[in-house]
Amino acid sequence: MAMLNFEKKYRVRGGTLIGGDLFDFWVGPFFVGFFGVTTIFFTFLGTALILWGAAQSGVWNIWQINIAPPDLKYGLGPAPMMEGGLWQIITICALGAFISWALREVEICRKLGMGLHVPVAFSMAIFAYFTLVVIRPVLMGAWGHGFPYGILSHLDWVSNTGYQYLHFHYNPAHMIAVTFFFTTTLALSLHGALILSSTNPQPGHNVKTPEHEDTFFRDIIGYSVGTLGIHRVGLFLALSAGFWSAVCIVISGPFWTKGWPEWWTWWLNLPIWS
Ligand code: UQ2
Repeated sequence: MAMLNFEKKYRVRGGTLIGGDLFDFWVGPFFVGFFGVTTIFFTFLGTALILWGAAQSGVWNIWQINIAPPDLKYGLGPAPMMEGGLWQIITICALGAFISWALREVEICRKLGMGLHVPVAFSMAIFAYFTLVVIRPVLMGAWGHGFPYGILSHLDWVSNTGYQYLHFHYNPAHMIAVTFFFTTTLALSLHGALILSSTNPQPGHNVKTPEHEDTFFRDIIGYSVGTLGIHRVGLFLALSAGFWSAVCIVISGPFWTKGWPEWWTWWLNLPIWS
């Protein structure tokens, strides 16, 4: 908390999107703002509804709590509370909380005169969730295509949905997404290791500069992407992983209903083989 004295200098007025000065204050270390209030509102309501749903179903084993989406017969209409209506309201609360959080990030960026990279990055995660519980269910005509809210139940949903397309690893967008996830871990491990190695020199030596970091990679692979560059690469890789995850699930059902292995027959059917 010692940083708080120093932070006071950066606790500037303004930059709010809504509410002007009304919510432009801090509670302890936290900026509030209009979207801080809406974040708290949606988070508490959504969490309370999950607990209420758990109480109604009599399940208190944390792993087995499950708030299921409506049956497919309710289509895109509202469902009775205990038959998926709860899931529908909790979904609204979740999106309300996530979007409020992103907009609170935007307000803080504007206060500080920073770029909007952090809220833009978080928006990719929101977009992936929105794709799962809104875009794909709407394209398929029923909220019942959303995933259930529960630790084990959502794993079962992922497994069942995958097997519905026989072998999800043959989904080309899934292949791209997985590749981006792995490349993200490669880039972050390279970067994390490089930074820690140059800031933890041999005993008796000085902390090294970016010159050393560049030189390490020039010596070993003939190229350094640079200290700013690695963060651009990292952001691109991480956002791409989220983006292609959303693509790989939204094309499964709305645009391809057969098994994914079969999709590759386009290759076998190329005229060059005959
Ligand atoms: C780098 C550099 C950093 C880094 C890293 C590299 C000084 C501190 C990790 C090396 C990264 C390269 C060559 C690109 C990797 C690309 C992919 C797709 C994994 O050069 O500059 O700054 O942290």
